[in-house]
Amino acid sequence: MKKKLVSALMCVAMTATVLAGCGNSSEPAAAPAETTPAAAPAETTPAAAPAETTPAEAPAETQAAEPAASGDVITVGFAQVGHESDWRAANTKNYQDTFSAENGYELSFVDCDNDHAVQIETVRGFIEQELDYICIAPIQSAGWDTVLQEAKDAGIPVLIVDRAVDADPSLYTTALGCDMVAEGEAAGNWLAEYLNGEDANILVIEGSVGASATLGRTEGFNNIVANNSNWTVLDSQSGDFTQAGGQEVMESFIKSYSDFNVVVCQNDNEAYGAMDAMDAAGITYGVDGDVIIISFDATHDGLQYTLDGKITCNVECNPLQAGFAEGVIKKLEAGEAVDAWTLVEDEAFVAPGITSEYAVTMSQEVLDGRAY
Ligand code: GZL
Ligand code: ZN
Repeated sequence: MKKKLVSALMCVAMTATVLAGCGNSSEPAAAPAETTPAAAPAETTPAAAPAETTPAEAPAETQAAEPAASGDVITVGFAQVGHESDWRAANTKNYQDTFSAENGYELSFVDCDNDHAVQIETVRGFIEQELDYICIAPIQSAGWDTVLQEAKDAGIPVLIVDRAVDADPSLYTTALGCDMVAEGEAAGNWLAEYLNGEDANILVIEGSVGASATLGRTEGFNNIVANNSNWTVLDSQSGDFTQAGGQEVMESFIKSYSDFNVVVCQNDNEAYGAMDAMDAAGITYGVDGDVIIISFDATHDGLQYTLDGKITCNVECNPLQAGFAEGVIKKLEAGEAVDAWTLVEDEAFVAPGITSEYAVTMSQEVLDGRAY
């Protein structure tokens, strides 16, 4: 196991400015224009690592890792959220395919089964094994400062991937993922365009409690709710990003509310569960139904439902992010500075027959062109 002779590989000075400025949002502020990496390739191709991102200027004291002697296996630990959704399965496969033995890596992959305590101990285990790099997809945003300090003291670069942490940005090397607040706002902006002034009585099936995906999408959507005085969010409960959770919450909503016309599901698996519950209750949904379903993730099945007009709007969250993580690791191996934050671009999709300023209209061609 190669132990990297590295000084603390910490975020460049600009990170503190950029990320500290994002207030208490769990979402890292979008990087300033000059460091925003090249936009991800066209929306239907997997997110390859941006060809070249302008590395932020690293202060003199930030020493990059000793370039690995050629042929050295690079050991990478990945503390993954769990296996709660189709999105997560695609994200996991992408990391396993990218950090493969034939690509020169030894991946220590741990599915932390949506348990924050397990995830913290998993990272401690990676530190004890003196891995070269640690990737963390944080189950929840809170509770990371202590173990991130331990990784920093051990001189192991940490990549915060997919979701964000509420921790001092100097405690990790870089963060990458989608802008969940922007995703929530995209959903809200589309809904306002689609409703065109009509009232909305909205039910929200949130993702896992404390996850930045949940916090960000809720924050973003509510930013748009605030601009529409004739919209009411009747209720908002966690379905834990699972189909069973989505069905359970929708069943309870149906018992309590009869006048809703919009259901926001913070991922596709929750939407499948919500559709099952509405089917059982004889409630119609989709472009020809009484209820508008908005979903997130735009996985293959989620976009099939959108193409079929069952889900009216689906906001993408691209799970193919391992290429960005590998791009950061290759830069560090080459002793180059890395961006504090890499935005994984995504977009929204709407059912056929709908044109929108905020979303791509689904077609079989769009679906066939998707990479996941
Ligand atoms: C979003 C990701 C979320 C997905 C869910 O980047 O963290 O977690 O939206 C997954 O499907 O469970
Ligand atoms: Zn996203």
